[in-house]
Amino acid sequence: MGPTITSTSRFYFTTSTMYSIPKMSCPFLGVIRRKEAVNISFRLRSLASLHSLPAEVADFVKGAVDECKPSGVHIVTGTPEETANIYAGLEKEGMVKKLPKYENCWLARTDPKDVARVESKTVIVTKNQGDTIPIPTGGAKSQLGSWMSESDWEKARQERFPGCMTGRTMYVIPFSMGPVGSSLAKYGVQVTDSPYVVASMGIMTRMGTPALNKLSEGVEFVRCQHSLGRPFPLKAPLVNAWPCNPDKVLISHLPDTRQILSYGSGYGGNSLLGKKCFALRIASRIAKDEGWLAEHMLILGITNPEGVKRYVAAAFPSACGKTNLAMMKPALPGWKVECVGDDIAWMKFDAQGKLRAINPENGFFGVAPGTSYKTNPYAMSTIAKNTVFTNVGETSDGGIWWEGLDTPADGITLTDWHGKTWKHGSGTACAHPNSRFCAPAAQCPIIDPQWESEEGVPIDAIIFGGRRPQGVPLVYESFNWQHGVFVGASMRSEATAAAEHQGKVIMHDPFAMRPFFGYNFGNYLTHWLSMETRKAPTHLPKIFHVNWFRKDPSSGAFLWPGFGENARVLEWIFKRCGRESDDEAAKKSIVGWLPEDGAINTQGLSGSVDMGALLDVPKHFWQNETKELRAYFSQQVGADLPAKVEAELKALEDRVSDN
Ligand code: OXD
Ligand code: MN
Repeated sequence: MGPTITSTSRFYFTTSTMYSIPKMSCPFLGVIRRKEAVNISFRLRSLASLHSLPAEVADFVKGAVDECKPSGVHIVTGTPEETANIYAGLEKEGMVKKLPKYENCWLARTDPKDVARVESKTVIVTKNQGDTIPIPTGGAKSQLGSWMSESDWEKARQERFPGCMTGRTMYVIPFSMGPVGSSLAKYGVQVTDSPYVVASMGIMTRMGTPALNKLSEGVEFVRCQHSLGRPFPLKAPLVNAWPCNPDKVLISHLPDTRQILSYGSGYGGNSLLGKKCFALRIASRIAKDEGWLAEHMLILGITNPEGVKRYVAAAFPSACGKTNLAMMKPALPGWKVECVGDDIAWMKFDAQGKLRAINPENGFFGVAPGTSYKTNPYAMSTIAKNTVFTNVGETSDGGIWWEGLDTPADGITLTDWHGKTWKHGSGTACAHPNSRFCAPAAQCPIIDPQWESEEGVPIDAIIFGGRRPQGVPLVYESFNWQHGVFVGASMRSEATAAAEHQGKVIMHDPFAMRPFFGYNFGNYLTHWLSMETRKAPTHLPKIFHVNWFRKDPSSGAFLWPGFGENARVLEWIFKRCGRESDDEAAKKSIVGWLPEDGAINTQGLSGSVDMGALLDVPKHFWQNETKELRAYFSQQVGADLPAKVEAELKALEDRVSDN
């Protein structure tokens, strides 16, 4: 006798019909045979619906159907009725529950083995290893991505995908990254057996008919194939009704053929393939081929009290407060920040030489813990409706809770992300540190009026940053573009919970792209450097580095209040963008241009802030930092390090040297 299947009844949809197959709670052969018969006839019927797809899309989907053997195919149109059906199906499966305290908000709890991006199982497949990563020296392991050979990948695919969707529906999601029709937008088709992914892609991308219409015009598209890896009959019961296959996770990218194949995880960047997989890894490779930039950057607009507006793009490693900065409520009177995007920027020089950026996403997939009315009031308004929460805590009155929110009112009890009763002081986290909200960007009260502009917004400054408890000043500006590329390459930051890393180690995270490079980092640096030598005109943005996270070495307390007060740093950056001479409001230091004394406005700051300590550049620290960078570049980038970056490293070594 086969294993007992304990799923609730399963629903199968097409664009026009909805089927219900009777509850399959026992393994009797007759039931299985009947189900198979229904599946086969359903499969035939839904294959017929593929004829409505553009030929190349139909070919891709047919290939995926042949390989994955779903019981049906549903072509996603993105209509409100369809979305409602998807949520209803998810609710019935026990994968989400409605949060009655809010309008159209949902809570999902994952299998605790599927809670974050799995960098160790994320690979780029190219003919030669050197196309994907610089070959590390001395037998070291590359920290700049994982290469898989084509033959190993074929084998890995064969071990995973054949029959992986048996008994499940394959959803076909046509989507656009960027506003449909924008000259910077790109298109994708994701097939998936996860209705949770459909619901999330409906928020995070422009999904459905408008994208399909574009595909019908014959535009290129990225082929994205995703499976949870839990075909029926199940070999073991699901945990939290969340199908996944943690032992077999593999997130693979084929940049040459613009393909993504992801298996075994239903969560976040592993499964919402438009985000990290497409908009960063594959797009960075497309960008290199086409002469633009796909970056792990927020985009914000900042307007001064005189009404002058500038846009900046900023790269921070995961969970360094990108969403908070992107939606900042400036503490400086008269200043206004508006949000274009919180995670990814696609940037291209226009005919006038201005760098233009779009946010390719349509929603925010933000880290929940730490988000509050104090740290990010606009995010709190954004997530008040139409939001999917995953792995957060739950209040007894049907709301959400996580660390950083006010203690719930008397009489309200809490359930943690595992679904267990939870009390303050229990020693565990109520919400998983990588728990997320997934909310439509258009709901952000300070969404920029130009956030969907077809040509993108003009970028005046690029900001790099990280969590650096010691030695790195609050802000500095690079000496020039080439030095700025070196500053981006030298980024380091304390590890976070967004991936599977543990502890507070300071990791190298160049350009905040370490987990997201789609090709050899050395070539990526060459590509960045080439922006300066383009034949077409360029007005290069200024490049800055910020560090909100410096600590007082004796007390361990943060030296800078952060959040809305970061507007004071943006004010200096704003001023520097419009400067008439290099030393306006700035003084030269070994690392770059620092704000001159008094140039950061501290008026009205509550509590005393030690600007001297915040802007200090201790030589001894930088001597060590420089040694560390030399070791990193020689071990990790080796011969692929461009001479211009090597020259910048040498110049920094000379500046910090005692001689
Ligand atoms: C994210 C990440 O989810 O960077 O944005 O991990
Ligand atoms: Mn990110």
